[in-house]
Amino acid sequence: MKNVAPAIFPPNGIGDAKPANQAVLDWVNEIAAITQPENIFWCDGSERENEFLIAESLKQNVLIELNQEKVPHSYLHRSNPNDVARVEQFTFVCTPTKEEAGPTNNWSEPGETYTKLRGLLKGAMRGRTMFVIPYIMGPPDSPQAKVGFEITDSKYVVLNMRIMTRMGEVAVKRLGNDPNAEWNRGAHSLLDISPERRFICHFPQDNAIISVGSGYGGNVLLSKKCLALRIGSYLARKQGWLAEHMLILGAESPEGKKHYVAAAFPSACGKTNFAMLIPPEHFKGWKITTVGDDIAWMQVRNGRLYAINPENGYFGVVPGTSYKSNPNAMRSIEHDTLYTNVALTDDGDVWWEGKDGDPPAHAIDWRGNDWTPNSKEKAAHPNSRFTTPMRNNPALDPDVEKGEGVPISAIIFGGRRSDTAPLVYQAFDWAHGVYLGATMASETTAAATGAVGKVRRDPMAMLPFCGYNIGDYFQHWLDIGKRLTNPPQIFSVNWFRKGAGGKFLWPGFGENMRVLKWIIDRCEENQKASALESPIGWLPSPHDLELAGLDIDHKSVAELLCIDHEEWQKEIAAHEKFFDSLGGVVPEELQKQREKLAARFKE
Ligand code: GTP
Ligand code: SPV
Ligand code: MN
Repeated sequence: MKNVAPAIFPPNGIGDAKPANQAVLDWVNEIAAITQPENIFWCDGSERENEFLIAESLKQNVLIELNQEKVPHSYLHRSNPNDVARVEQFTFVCTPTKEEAGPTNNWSEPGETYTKLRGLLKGAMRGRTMFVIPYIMGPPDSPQAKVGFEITDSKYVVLNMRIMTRMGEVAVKRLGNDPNAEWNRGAHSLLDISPERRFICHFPQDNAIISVGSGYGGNVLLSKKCLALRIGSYLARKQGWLAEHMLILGAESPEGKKHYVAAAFPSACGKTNFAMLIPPEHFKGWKITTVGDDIAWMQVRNGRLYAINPENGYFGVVPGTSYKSNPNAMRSIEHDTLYTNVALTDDGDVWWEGKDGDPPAHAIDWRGNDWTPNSKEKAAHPNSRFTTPMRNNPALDPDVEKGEGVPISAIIFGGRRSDTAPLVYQAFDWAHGVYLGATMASETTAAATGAVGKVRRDPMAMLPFCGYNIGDYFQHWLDIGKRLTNPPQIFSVNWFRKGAGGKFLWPGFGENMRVLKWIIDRCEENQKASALESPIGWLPSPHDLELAGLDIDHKSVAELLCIDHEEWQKEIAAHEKFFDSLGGVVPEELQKQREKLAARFKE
């Protein structure tokens, strides 16, 4: 059985960081009584503990050693081939009523679901070690930070959580000894890694998560999609803030003026790349810095929106990453990185499709089979990932640890659309911006199992991550807007529009700076960039974008910015169909936005 390893017995001083909070101890005892592990390993996140767990993982083939000269302190993990992506069909929101979970979530009744999962967990850790991971999401001094504990029987999970979160003592301290303090209970077991026994279940009313049957990233690093987004969004609505699938970046002009921007793109649609953007030559003196690459927690303060990145590392898409497309990511993953499902070269290096240089003449592919450039199969899985500490990022924003967060000037919604959606446009106001987010669509990617390339509505890039009724979520966004006296401007972007030949019209990556610059200028008080009023929003004309030094023809630019009325008639009909499919939960205000959009096309 792959990845399901026997118990480990660490030397004294490792695995005994038992916290004092009685609520945590009771919960750990309760899970241990069900799963019956051989022993309990209390994690503290220390260097010594990490080294011990890496050594054990290498012994048990959970990790494969890489060439430590080429990629120091880095290791390869191969997940079970049946377990390589998020599983939306097996993901459940278990609110007391189905209505609370809403039309976009799988729902199951909490009582029955607990019973079913406890049944699956019964004796699941016999002969194995149960790890208890304390972690904190957000800068430790942030009033917005949240504490979680994850129980797992996977060393891979422990090693990843140490990179992705602030783990150990810092969380135990923040929680304190109050048994009534707010903290998230996350229980994970690999079981036998079978899709038939794979369930990712959320109990928002209990601030609890149970995940079984998977060993892959988003299904098992419970801090990330499960706590920071699904449970997070549920808590955010109750507590009056926003938990979003957004990157956060800083953009500083040569004059030293800085704006922060948050952007929601669906999975594998460019967040990490945008957050690490390096501006082209034409924008000399501009500096882009990363606050976060996947998740933003935002709150209203003094009429403005402030964002923190709850995470401590990046779990990023590997294929397509190169020194050409994303040099900051490449530098980040040169060392101290866990690789999942990439190819292994004969000299112990990692390789993937889209990496710089020629493909190796021979490699071992992500399944562990021989691979050559003539092989039909891909060497790296399309959803292969790196896990790397954010500290590795040369462009890390200096304010990433700022507890109060960074002020957001612009919010961007973006999808992967071959047609219809222009390169960029700006909403007329907050409510219109919420409508842009609510009606977003994108082609599906390898980040979740199922068909790839199918256009689907993915509101605010949160379709798989909103932990409650999507209609209430839309209303929550509208309500937040009413509390903002200085709201971010809202934009829509699409890096993925294709021309007649099926090729991307826009070069993307670093060149996205040209779009970002227009966006920032639109946010300046004196609106430094101009735009045309179109039926869908404020649209730049070709000369409103700074395109100097870019090798692109006029025709492509015109195509990128074109609003095809026929396509938009279909698009508006698709919006209506989507809203109808939600069964009456969509706020009246958004229905009105659609009517206004349709009316503007008739003017
Ligand atoms: P998750 O981690 O799944 O949430 O994904 P993400 O939104 O962070 O996506 P990421 O930046 O990792 O990009 C996913 C894929 O899109 C990679 O293969 C990139 O090479 C590709 N990509 C990113 N930005 C661009 C762009 O501007 N243009 C084009 N054509 N492709 C891009
Ligand atoms: C995503 O799918 O949006 C990710 C990767 O960021 S995972 O953590 O696996 O969900
Ligand atoms: Mn993501």
